[in-house]
Amino acid sequence: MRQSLGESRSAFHTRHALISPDSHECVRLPLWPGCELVHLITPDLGADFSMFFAHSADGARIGAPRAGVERFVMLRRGAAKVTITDKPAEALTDEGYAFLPADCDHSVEIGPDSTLIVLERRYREAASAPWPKPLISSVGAHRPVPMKGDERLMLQKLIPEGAGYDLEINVMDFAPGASLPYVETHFMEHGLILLNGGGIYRLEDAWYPVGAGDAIWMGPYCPQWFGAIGRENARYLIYKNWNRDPLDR
Ligand code: UGY
Ligand code: MN
Repeated sequence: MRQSLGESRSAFHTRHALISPDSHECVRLPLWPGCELVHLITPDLGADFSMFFAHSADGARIGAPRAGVERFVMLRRGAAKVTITDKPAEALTDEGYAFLPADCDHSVEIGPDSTLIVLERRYREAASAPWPKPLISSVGAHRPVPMKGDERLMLQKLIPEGAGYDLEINVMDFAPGASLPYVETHFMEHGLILLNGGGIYRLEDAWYPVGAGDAIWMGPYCPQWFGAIGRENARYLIYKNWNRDPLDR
């Protein structure tokens, strides 16, 4: 690796942050025994969620988060299994994931030399809506659909719809040269991890070259736009708080 001269592509601003692998910091925490965690996005930034990589060198078994916290885990590398209540453990296959609603009794077994992408946030219950159900699936199980009619920008929705669900987690897949159709501005925030490829991300009034492994926080009302550049598709995993009235905090 080139000797650092104090440079990083990471950038932190009022309504957005870019977290590049060159500035990753590992921590160990009591709730994640046997894991090295790289926190990309946390409430310290202004976000209402945490998004991090959990890496285990020798294998680890993790229990459910604290009461009221919902969790999404996706296999990035290696192997993992998820056990929900007293059901048999289910292996996460390639880009396999689990959505574990708040207060769902579960455990996650992380294999040796394996990495998970994890997102956790406090669940926002909606009056009279049914509690969300746990789900174990994989990205490949969801049929990609064009976003706003653009066949070069495909979308896979990983979380079911319904009044009980308060978040969206999607995979967006841009053919080279494809882009978001306009500069979005919305009250919802995003946590994003680039899975493959790269391009240019506009965040507020800055344009960043981004590539696989980069993470982005887009706060409420962060003007945002992406264009894919290169010979391979650019794919990203993107979280959005969703389905809740902005007055309803
Ligand atoms: O759903 C979204 O808001 C998504 N299109 N935003 C984004 O990709 N930055
Ligand atoms: Mn958006």
